[in-house]
Amino acid sequence: MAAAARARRLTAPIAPCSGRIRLALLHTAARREPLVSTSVQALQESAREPASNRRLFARLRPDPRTMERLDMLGLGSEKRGRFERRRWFRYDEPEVRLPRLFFFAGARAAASFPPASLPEIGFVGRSNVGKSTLVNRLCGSLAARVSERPGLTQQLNFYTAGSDLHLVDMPGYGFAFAKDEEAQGWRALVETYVRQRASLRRVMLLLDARHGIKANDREFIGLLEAAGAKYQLVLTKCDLVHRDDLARQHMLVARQAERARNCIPRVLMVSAAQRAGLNELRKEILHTCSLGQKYLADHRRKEAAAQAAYFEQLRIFNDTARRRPRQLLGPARTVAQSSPQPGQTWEAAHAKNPAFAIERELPAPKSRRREIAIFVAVAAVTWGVGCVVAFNYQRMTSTPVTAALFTARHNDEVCRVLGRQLRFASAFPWISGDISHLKGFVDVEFAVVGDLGVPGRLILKSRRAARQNGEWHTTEFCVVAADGRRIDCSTAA
Ligand SMILES: Nc1nc2c(ncn2[C@@H]2O[C@H](COP(=O)(O)OP(=O)(O)OP(=O)(O)O)[C@@H](O)[C@H]2O)c(=O)[nH]1
Ligand SMILES: [Mg+2]
Repeated sequence: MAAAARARRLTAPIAPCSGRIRLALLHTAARREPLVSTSVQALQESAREPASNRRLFARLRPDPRTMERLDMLGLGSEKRGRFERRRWFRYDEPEVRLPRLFFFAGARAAASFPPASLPEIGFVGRSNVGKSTLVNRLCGSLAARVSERPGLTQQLNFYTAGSDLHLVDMPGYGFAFAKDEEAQGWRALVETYVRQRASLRRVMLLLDARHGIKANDREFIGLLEAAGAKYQLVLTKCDLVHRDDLARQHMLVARQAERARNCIPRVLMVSAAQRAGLNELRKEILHTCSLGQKYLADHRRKEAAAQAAYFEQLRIFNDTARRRPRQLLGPARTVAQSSPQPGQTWEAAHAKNPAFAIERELPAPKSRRREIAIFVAVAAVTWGVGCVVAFNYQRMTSTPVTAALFTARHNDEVCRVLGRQLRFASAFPWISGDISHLKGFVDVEFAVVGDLGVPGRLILKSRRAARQNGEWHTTEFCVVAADGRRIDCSTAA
């Protein structure tokens, strides 16, 4: 009974539209003063005016600590003003590596579930929320099929990550390109799995960060609560939401998570596209499956070092911002005031020194003129060399050059002095001079060599006489041997 009552409470809407409930939401927000940007009086005044859900949402003040966390992990999109610039440093997060993923079983009915041999983590959520993509990204594999069309995954897909862990990609609920009966069948299958599976350690309930908790998510949360399954909420596609909105959405979803009995209060945020936030989820999975010792042995040390380096940079950044008040670039932003001491976690540092808002000020942007000049120079040289090589190749393979070489090869005198099998002196010889069929002249010279290994140069000069029916007249066609002897090839020897 208690579970059912709790499930009913959970299905209550978060941001309802009726005026009375809207007022209630604002007053709740006013009681939690730090969550709202305006004063209580201003809130009460604004509460008298009708406001849309979007406005109410925009009035929530993002939690500075969440904002700082998002900045650190690079989650959420960032709209920058004309003069506002990105920080010049980023958090170099050490990666938690999970083993590669292999598909080992698919189940369309409860009877075909594989034996419950290893701890399992299930991924569930509305169709197209990004379950399969996330399963792939977590283990750096392409085992799960992904599509833009909702309803691609139509069965429970079991993947094994090494010999320690199973990940289960489930079909989504909500709209799908499939028949209604089929979608009902998937839902029943997921429900059976969640209720009966003994090895299921946790269900990751994925929510689209753009929409938060929708009606069918609430329905599914009710089901999980009634089934007594442990679950955790994960906001996906965080790259598609502005950072401030993401922090607000996180706040609302976290409030919902706190109210639920079986829900883990910590709400995670990921972006498979930006590959951000994945480490948090990996760590959560490993701890849930008691695999922390095996996979995270030296990770904590690396993480502490990376965090210390990040907060040192952040401290320098904030100092710069405070010291140069004349270069105010951009609107007021929330930045953390202090960095943690070595060995101290960021949560501990912020608990002592709460973040505060200052005007963002940044040094002048770095000039990129030098890099651009180098790039243009390298591009110009590459283009020039490419053209020269292409034109030479064109001359080398032209009819006058190949015909001249062929004719000289069959000249007896040339065979005697240079040897038989006259050929180009190298694989890619330089053909000096020009060939112009339009202007009517051929004037080329290139190095040749025969069987005897004696080098020589072949010279061909020919002109088209415009007045005599366009006939070509060869003025010089000879091979010059190394000792300076000229062997005329224009007549048969
Ligand atoms: N921008 C962005 N797109 C994402 C992200 N995660 C998934 N997608 C896209 O969302 C679409 C759906 O992804 P899927 O992984 O197939 O979604 P699903 O939840 O498995 O969908 P069903 O199997 O139909 O239930 C794909 O086009 C993905 O490229 C993300 O973090 N950011
Ligand atoms: Mg899928």
